[in-house]
Amino acid sequence: MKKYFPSSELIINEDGSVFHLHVKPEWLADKVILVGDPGRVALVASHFENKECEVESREFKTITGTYKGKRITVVSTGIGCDNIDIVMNELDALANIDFVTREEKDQFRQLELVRIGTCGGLQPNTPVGTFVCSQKSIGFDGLLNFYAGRNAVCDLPFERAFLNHMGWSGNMCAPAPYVIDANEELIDRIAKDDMVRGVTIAAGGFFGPQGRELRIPLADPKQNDKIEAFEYKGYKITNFEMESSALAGLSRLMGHKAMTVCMVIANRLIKEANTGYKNTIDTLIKTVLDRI
Ligand code: R1P
Ligand code: URA
Repeated sequence: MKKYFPSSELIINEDGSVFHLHVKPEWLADKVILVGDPGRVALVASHFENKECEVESREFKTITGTYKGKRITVVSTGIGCDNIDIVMNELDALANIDFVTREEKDQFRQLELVRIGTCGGLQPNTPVGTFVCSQKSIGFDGLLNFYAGRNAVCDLPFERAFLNHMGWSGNMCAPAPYVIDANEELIDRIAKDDMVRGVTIAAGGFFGPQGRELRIPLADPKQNDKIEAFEYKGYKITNFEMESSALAGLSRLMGHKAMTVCMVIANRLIKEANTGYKNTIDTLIKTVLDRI
């Protein structure tokens, strides 16, 4: 029996597009670039030779076009893993559910997803301007814990080592952080030898969860010192951003290939930031477009 998805579970708009993204199934390419900022979608698409569709709803802006003969869809996710839950489920539905019969398709269609983002660097080898590719992501967001199969795809010994190191219990780690690998083949192809490979914390916020203290004190004032000092089997935590864990986790559960690469715009260790990064991220965009 094929799985059937009623309209309450998979919401399809009157024009046949998926609920939040407003994208129709025929508009989705196999290669997908995800960015946080809707303004970055036009920057990616400015390299396309042609555009076949452009649609926008809330923070989700989508353009499909061609780059050097490759059909690519670029989508903005806005900020946070909660949005990645929406984007990944709707992209997977567009690829693998028949929008007429509302049944799962017979043939699985695998997507290749690369997130191009910005991040905060945490180590001496991640100064402003570095491209960091997330080999592993530590999800502070808890999203993956709501899906069956989470333990089968996560690095459980790494999770235990990290929690022990932080000394967190109770509310600080509920639901507990999850540790998830990006797709290795994609990392080798996109990061090659010129990007830093690291472990990324996908935080559930920009301030407190990343150890930024403005007027309200932090629950654990030593959080970032401990994160920077953490080491497990040669891995050190390199950077903070806010989406890579849910992207890597949901892609693994769904059978897609995914990875995240971010440009460092703030180094937390030496307390420097660059707000004029919008032009330099174009170098990263072009590199990913060439390698995807
Ligand atoms: C925070 O400023 C945002 O920037 C980073 C974080 O993950 C978060 O989304 O990525 P983007 O530049 O892709 O949005
Ligand atoms: N994005 C983040 O999530 N954190 C930073 O420090 C910079 C960009």
